[in-house]
Amino acid sequence: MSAVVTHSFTAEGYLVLKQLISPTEISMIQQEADRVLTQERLSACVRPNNTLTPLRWNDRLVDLFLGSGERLKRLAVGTGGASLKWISAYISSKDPGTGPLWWHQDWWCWHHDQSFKKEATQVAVLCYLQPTTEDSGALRVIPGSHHRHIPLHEQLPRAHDHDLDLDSGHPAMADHPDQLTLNLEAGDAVVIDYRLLHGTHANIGANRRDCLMLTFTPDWDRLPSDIQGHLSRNFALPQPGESIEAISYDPGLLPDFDALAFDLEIDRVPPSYFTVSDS
Ligand SMILES: O=C(O)CCC(=O)C(=O)O
Repeated sequence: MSAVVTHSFTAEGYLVLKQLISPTEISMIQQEADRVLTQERLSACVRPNNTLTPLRWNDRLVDLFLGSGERLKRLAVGTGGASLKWISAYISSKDPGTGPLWWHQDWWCWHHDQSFKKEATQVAVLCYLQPTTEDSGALRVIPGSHHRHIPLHEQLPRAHDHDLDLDSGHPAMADHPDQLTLNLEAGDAVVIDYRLLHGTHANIGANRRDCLMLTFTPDWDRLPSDIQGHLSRNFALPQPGESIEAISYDPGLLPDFDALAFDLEIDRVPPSYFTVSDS
C-alpha cells in the first residue's frame, strides 16, 4: 500500500500511515506485545499515566516490524530521507483509567545547530495496536510546533522528568486550541518529528492501550558525525560481541559508525525562541 501523504511531513511535523501494520500481522504483534509486557522488564520506565518498555535489536517485535521492506519503503518515502536507519524501540502502554500523557517533545540536543534544520534529524513511528479515540488514549499533536516556538513551550515541565505528577488543569495536561487528535485503527501509525509537541488523551476505557514505538533517522548519511556517534551508542543497538546473524531484517538498517563514538550532553529544553532554516 502506498503512503497517503496529504500534507508535507517536513512542514507539519507529523504524518499518518494507515495500516502500517497490516490486518494479517496485527494479532501476532498484539500477542507478542502482551508477552513482552507480562515479563515486567526491569528497565521499564513508569511515567505518570504511561509506561515505556524498552526493546532491543533482537526482540521479536523489532524483527517483525523491520522485516517488511514494503513498510520501510513507506517510511522512507513519507519522511523523505535517503538513508533510513533504525535507532531504538519501545512499547508505550496506557493502562485503563490513566489521565493524559503531558505535552512534550522528544528531541534531546537543543544546543546543537542540527536542531534548527527544517528536516527532521530523528523521528518516532508510533504504531497503535488498538483503536484510539479521545477516550482511549489517542495521540494529540500540535502541527508546526517542531519548527517554531509557541507559548506552550514555556509552560511545560522538563521533558522526561518522570516523577512529576501534574494537576489535570495544568497547561501540559489540558487540551490546546491548535491540537489535532489522531483517531486511529489498530495497525495505523503516526510518524512525528522528534521536536513536535505531542501528548495523549486520557484512557478512560476498560482496556490497556499499547503503542509500538520505533525511532529512526531518515537521512543518516547527512547527519553531523557527533550526532551519529551519540545515536550509534544507543543501548537498543547491537553491542560489540553480540552476533546479528539471526536477524531477518536488512542489517543495513543499523547505523554504521567507525570513528570513536561518545555521548553528547543531553539538552531537552528548546531555547525560549526558535525557528528553523533550510541549510
Ligand atoms: O503512547 C503514546 O501514544 C505516546 C508516547 C509518547 O509520546 C512518548 O513516549 O514520547
